[in-house]
Amino acid sequence: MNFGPGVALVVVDLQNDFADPRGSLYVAGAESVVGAVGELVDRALAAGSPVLYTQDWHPPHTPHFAPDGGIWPVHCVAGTWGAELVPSLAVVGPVVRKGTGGEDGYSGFSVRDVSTGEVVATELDRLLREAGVEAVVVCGLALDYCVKETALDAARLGYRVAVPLHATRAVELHPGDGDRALEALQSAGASLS
Ligand code: VGL
Ligand code: ZN
Repeated sequence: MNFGPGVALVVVDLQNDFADPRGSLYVAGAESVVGAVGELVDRALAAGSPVLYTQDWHPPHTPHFAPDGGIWPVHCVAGTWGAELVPSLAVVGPVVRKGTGGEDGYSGFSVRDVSTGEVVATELDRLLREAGVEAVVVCGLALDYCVKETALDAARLGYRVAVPLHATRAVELHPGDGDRALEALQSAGASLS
């Protein structure tokens, strides 16, 4: 997909806990994703594309975390080093935080209250619409969770969607998650390159 004013770049969760080998939920190979995303940000800016970011932003205790009954090691706790966007990333657009109230949910477009199941939209869709965006390029971490869910929601919301595979990587909590994510994205009509 070519960048241009109607095409936004959405950088998902490029945060120390996922992208740095010292991070608590490090995604193997994330260093190359950081470089690839940096190049995409440069290309997007040069073409006049809006660039938006998501940031996983959890309270210290949430049912999202294994010690509190969830499946993930403690990560991206609000205000900590692990939650910061990687220092080399140029932040040139709005940052949408998700999980701030202890909700679960992987998509940048919504969060889900763990106790009631209620799904509430974040400001991402509104920000994209206000910018006149009709297509999104989704990159970042992790392919099989937040990138996948953000891209699938974007497709449901009517955006054309592209996922450049060199600029994302799967965490593979369960082996095969990465491949299943690719199948789901393909079925939803996302263009994978
Ligand atoms: C993510 C697991 C838990 C992600 C966030 O950004 O893909 N994965 N929280
Ligand atoms: Zn998380």
